[in-house]
Amino acid sequence: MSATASITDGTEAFGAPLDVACYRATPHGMGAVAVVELVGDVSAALEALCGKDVEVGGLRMRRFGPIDDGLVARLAPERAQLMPHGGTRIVERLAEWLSAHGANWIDDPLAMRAEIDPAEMFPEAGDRVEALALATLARAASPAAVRPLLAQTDRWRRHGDAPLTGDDAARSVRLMRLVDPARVVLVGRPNAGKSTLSNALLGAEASIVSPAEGTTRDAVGARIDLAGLVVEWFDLPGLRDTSDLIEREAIDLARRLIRDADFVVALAAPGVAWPEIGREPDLRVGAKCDLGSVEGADLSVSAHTGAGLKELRAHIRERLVPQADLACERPWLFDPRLT
Ligand SMILES: Nc1nc2c(ncn2[C@@H]2O[C@H](COP(=O)(O)OP(=O)(O)OP(=O)(O)O)[C@@H](O)[C@H]2O)c(=O)[nH]1
Ligand SMILES: [Mg+2]
Repeated sequence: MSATASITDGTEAFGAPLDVACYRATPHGMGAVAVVELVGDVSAALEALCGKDVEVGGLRMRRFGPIDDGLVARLAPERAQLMPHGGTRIVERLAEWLSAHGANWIDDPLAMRAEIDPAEMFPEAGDRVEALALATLARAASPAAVRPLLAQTDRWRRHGDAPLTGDDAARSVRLMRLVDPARVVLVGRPNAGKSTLSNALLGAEASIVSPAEGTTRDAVGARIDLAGLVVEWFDLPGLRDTSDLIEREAIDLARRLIRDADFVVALAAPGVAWPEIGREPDLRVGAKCDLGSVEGADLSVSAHTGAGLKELRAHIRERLVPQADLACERPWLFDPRLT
């Protein structure tokens, strides 16, 4: 072998192209271990990369070509997981190696995962309901999703083949907010205290706060955990008539967000009236209660002292996903494939 041929990074292709699709199953960034999933003619891919196949059900230590050592889990005839060290560069090099050998490296793991049958993705699941529940759990946004999803196998088993009712369907839609976060918008006139309240709920300074009216120009969105329920929270610009073109566009966008929201919170404060939003809000909150009360408020809060914040979180959570839904013993239609 010539000197140049021996100094290689091993990414040159040889032999028949690999007939596998692969993707990174763990998030980008550093971690102790990364998981790269292979789907397709896995035996050929493992022989090419590691020099040896792994039997179905096996978990083996292998060398990944010139790149790294790690574990290989053979989950099914057509599915395996490579677990190298979690450095970003190691996964990039594996992706380069696999691509150079004809594998189809997929950058969007969610699209890829949707293609895989949940029963194959979660071979440890006892039945189809549990496999679907585990697949849903893997993408659920809220910590509060865990218990009800894990309870579904029992609930569906006890329910048997009996038909689902309209109430079951309505409850299922509400429970889906544990998986796909509801969109909650906070609406008020300029200076009502929207950004201060949003930051207090988020526990971080996502929006600029100032006594100047019209401080928030663009809707600021963030995921906020409301006592176990994660929502997509939008701090909107203050609604008012304005000749400022940019502010007007931002207010138009805010009105569209209000129209599409799952839950609208209107905010007023001492000296700042309720906004006109073209629909009845789901909740009226009086802000800056350390300065005084607001007529017509369902709840009062002060972002400065923290008064009422716990009640506000609990109230929105209960309205979006009531405790009674969580406690209900009837099945939750959390995946359309259950019918
Ligand atoms: N005393 C008191 N002042 C508050 C409270 N919340 C906000 N403020 C003050 O009210 C002013 C406006 O607050 P912002 O949060 O910027 O109000 P906003 O509704 O986001 O305003 P725009 O973005 O301009 O629409 C700031 O000076 C805040 O410090 C509160 O709970 N108590
Ligand atoms: Mg603001």
